[in-house]
Amino acid sequence: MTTAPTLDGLRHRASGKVRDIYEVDEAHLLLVATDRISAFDVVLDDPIPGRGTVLTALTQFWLERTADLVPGHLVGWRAADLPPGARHLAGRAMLVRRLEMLPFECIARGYLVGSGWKEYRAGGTVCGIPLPEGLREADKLPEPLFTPSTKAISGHDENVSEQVVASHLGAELASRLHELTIAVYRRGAEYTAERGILLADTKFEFGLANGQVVLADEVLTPDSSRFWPASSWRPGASPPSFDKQFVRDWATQSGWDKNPPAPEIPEDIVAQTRERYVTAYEKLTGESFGAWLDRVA
Ligand code: PZK
Repeated sequence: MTTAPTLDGLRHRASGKVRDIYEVDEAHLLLVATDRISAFDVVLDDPIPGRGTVLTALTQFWLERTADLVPGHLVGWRAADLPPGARHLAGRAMLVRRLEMLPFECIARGYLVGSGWKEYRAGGTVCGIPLPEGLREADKLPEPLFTPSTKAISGHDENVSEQVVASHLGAELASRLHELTIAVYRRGAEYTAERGILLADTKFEFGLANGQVVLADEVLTPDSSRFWPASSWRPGASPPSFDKQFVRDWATQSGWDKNPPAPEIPEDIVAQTRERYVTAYEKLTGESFGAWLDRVA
């Protein structure tokens, strides 16, 4: 059993698989991305140095570029913006506005993969939305779909129709989440396409602040999205997420049965995976990772 992480002067509130949340004050939280990585749903013991910073840098990058569509929760991310007890985490910590989180994951899908492909194969629909016949795995969808899911308490999330969202939140809020999810997805997909990267799908989380919808959590990172090199996309097969590929390939060929504990990740796999994250950041943003680190300090 692991103990709750502690930060000077901050109360630990919750932890996800690879992130932690702390309370700052009545209006703010601190989100910390660790360098931990999961493969096949198991968190590995060996961190990937820089991974948490790349994910944080990407979220900051995208929130800046979607602020005209929807306000974001990010309040500060430079060392000087953070509570004193968290300044040593600058780069992988975000000071965010505390929101009333909405209990649905807002997923946009531009391509037919994952649970969407499974549902389509079984009955021709994705989240209850009927699609044309004859689509193949990883085909581009005629239009990006809003495919919300419930946040399951344990295990995997369950896809639901927009009507289910509307029955919980009201038709007006459900429709606003739909519109924002597709608008932010389109913004991301257009941008990455110019850089030779397809945004297959992505998950957003929204919250409310004084009745206003705010984009929260991480935004358009490899943990919340499927990015594909445009050059490797072909319908009929689903390319794996680029970032965890080394780790997954290594885990598969090592003979590990995918039950915890995972074996130690070899040094060269750690190094190559770190390189992937840094390269992904630079390719997506067109900026050097070093420049971001300088801005954070
Ligand atoms: C919030 N999570 C997910 C769980 C994590 C993250 N701005 C916000 N206001 C209130 N609550 C949240 C947010 C955000 N973002 C996000 N849970 C609550 C989560 C565990 C660890 F790092």
